[in-house]
Amino acid sequence: MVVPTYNEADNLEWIVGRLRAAQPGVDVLVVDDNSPDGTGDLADKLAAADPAISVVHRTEKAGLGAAYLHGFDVALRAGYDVIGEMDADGSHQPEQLHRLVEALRTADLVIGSRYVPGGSVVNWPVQRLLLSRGGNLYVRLLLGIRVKDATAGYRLFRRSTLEAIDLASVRSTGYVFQTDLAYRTLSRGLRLTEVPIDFVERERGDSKMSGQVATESLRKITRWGLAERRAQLRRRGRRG
Ligand SMILES: Nc1nc2c(ncn2[C@@H]2O[C@H](COP(=O)(O)OP(=O)(O)O)[C@@H](O)[C@H]2O)c(=O)[nH]1
Ligand SMILES: [Mg+2]
Repeated sequence: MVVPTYNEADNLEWIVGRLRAAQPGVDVLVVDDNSPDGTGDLADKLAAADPAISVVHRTEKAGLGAAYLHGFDVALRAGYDVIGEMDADGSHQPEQLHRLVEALRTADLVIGSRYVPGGSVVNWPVQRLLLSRGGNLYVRLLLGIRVKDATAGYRLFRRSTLEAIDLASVRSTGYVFQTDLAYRTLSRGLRLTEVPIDFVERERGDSKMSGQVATESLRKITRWGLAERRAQLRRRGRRG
């Protein structure tokens, strides 16, 4: 599991401990963007005490997508067959990871989803819920993909999926990275499955969601959506 961190010193040991307890066979790769609160040092201490934990230190905060690309690269080089994503703030419960693991048997990408039956969001203010639901609706309408929670960050990829979707050409640096990868997976004809999870809002530390992150998402999804429509029109034109 790749766990990106920026200022998660109050959460990291707790969440990694829960993950190691719930899934002892799963290795952990923390990708820290030189957090000013010392998360990187803390990760090093955890790694020194447990061979299943490793750390990538990056020089500056460069966005969630950039951190994941770096982490995936390290995990792919290390030879892992399954590579996952999980937040460090406790929103993704390690005790529910088995649901994703089971679903991966018949999928190429599994998303732990808040918005399929049985899924939920705990402790989000109504504005944040609207932003997330609205964002997902916009994604479905513009990209025409039938994913209920395309922006979710609790995931398992088969190695073959990450190899098929051309990570080298991904330009999404922020949270839109999640939608980008879901869209790429479906565009390659690969199998995407959503399983319900209970997403619990963080109790410690601050969200890194920002206006810049939201703007990148809106711009990129609009651009991809328009390209989708143009391609559709061309196909219809050829058919006469
Ligand atoms: N390395 C790295 N991690 C990030 C960055 N932005 C967010 N994260 C991490 O990504 C996860 C999700 O971020 P969070 O702030 O909880 O977003 P929210 O749940 O959407 O409010 C957390 O583990 C963050 O520490 C970043 O720029 N770099
Ligand atoms: Mg969070």
